[in-house]
Amino acid sequence: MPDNAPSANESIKHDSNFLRGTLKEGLADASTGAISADDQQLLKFHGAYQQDDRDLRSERRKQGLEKAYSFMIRIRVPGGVATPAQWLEVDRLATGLANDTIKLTTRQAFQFHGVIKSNLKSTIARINQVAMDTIAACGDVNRNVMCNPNPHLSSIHAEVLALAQEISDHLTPQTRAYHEIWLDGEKIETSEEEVEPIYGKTYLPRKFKIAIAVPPSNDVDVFANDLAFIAIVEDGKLVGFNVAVGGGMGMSQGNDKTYPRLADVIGFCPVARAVELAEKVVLLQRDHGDRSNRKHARLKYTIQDHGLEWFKTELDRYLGYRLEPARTVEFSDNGDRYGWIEDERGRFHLNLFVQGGRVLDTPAYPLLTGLREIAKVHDGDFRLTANQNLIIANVSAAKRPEIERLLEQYKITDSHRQSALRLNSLACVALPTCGLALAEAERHLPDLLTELEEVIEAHGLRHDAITIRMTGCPNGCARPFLAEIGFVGRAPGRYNVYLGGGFAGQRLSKLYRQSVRAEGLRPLLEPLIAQYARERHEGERFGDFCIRAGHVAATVQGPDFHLNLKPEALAAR
Ligand code: SRM
Ligand code: SF4
Repeated sequence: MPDNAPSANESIKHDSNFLRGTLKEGLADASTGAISADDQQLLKFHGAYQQDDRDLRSERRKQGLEKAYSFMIRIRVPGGVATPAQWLEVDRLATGLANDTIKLTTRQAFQFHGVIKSNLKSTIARINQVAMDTIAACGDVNRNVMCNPNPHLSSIHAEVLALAQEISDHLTPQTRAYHEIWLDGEKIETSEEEVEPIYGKTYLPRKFKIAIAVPPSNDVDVFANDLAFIAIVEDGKLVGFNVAVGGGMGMSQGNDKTYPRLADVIGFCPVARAVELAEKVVLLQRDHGDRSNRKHARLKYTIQDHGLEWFKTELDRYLGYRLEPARTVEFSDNGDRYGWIEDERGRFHLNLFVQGGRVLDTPAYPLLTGLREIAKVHDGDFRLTANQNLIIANVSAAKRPEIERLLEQYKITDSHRQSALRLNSLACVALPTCGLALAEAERHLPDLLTELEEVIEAHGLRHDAITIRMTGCPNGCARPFLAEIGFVGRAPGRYNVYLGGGFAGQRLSKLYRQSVRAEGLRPLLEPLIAQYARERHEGERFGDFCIRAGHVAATVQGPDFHLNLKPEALAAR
């Protein structure tokens, strides 16, 4: 096959009749819990993935049984805001049709795991009945648009949330397939050919991600996105956005042509032009992205291959005007702000810590039930954060005592009174549902944190925030390359360790050690943490310290992620 021949996914999309494929027929086939390989690719655009329980694989193989197939469903929640009624339906679906857990993702979305094929359609239909949907939550399209959930500046937040929703609506695929397949929508017989005005028949070369940050908080990790908007607030008013392009985390093990990359700031655009700008960046990537190699098909590679100057000139051409120069702005951190806060309108917001974003009941910590009871009386909304946490938001002064009583009753009060290390941790799903996981993440990080808490306590660092993230493979779903300490699964029980990410998500980390056994992680980090406690400068962050102390080199952009450049070498470039 010539190098530039379109990948198999391109013909699947092209021949799918706007994402219909044979999904209807596949869902109706009761002889298997699975659907065909091509339909699995199309199903992603509808917001679901076929998976199997990897804990059960070998046992079922021995018994000659089909894999334990089920589906993961992702609900798109632009800006992460859900009403109490929506929360209650998500809870009912999780407990009735999924695996009794709600997963809050690193992109402010809900996920269900373990939905069997015969329940897939009714689950998606019920999600739609409460005014949420799953279309474009996955697939080669624009995904859930994130925005800063922090209600400190409530009027600015309301504006950026509205924009996140507007961009999301504008870039939602127009195909009627979603309604026909999941919502029993009428099949419209017409002689007019169906069109996808923005995407066309083959949609995008790959997934596309957009986020909006409101400085000084970078809690959406804006630089990990294909397109990033950074709010510029002057005299208390939102005037526009710095625009950054070409961010992404994913890389493939052993393939140095793939790498994480930070988005580059390319200019400023006024609020009124943001939706149009989002569309033009999508179109540019649609027209120029690599459609032959899916490992090289994100916008970051388009920019890296053609150069940033080429991209800016092309974008000006698509826009018909030139972006203004970027404004000066600084981020302080990429974490959440826990506990109760009161906003400028006298509404209250409680940011809870949710370990691994997994809302479930244990005897000691009945979080799922507690949140259900809160949703029944709550007069505000819920906000999902990009750090897999939850804000019980917009609580009125009159309601707050009742919510506090329920938090007490269900033992949720102390959720955010953990070590600062744990409060700044993230772990991707990984095993047993993720088909790409090479090692544990969500199921291992809590125990590793307990071990590391002994170390940080011993060195007086319990209240010092250090960002720490674990993923089961280098795809980077919990953005480990933007953490001060990142563990990236390499094989069962083994991790690559990355250090030196910026505390505000503004700098990539570097590889420190390869293939460390899980039990070797604490002994590896202990001396570094001790040295940090002894030698850090006033206010110095752990990631910055790791570079100053020479443990890892500072990073530069793109492909250089894989070079271990020392600071002197960097300065000389
Ligand atoms: Fe992800 C694939 C889970 C955020 C980069 N991601 C997957 C799949 C669907 C595995 C698969 O393709 O079969 C995982 C499903 C696991 C499961 O059982 O649920 C999965 N990704 C997740 C979530 C649930 C992690 C979490 O624990 O919260 C996040 C869902 C976000 C959402 O609501 O949409 C999630 N994934 C991310 C992020 C973070 C972000 O967007 O800020 C990234 C890095 C940013 C980026 O896109 O570069 C990310 N996921 C990937 C990649 C690598 C993409 C690449 O360009 O190389 C893959 C693999 C792929 O697409 O081939 C992937
Ligand atoms: Fe799965 Fe890898 Fe993403 Fe973790 S980082 S959820 S293991 S694809």
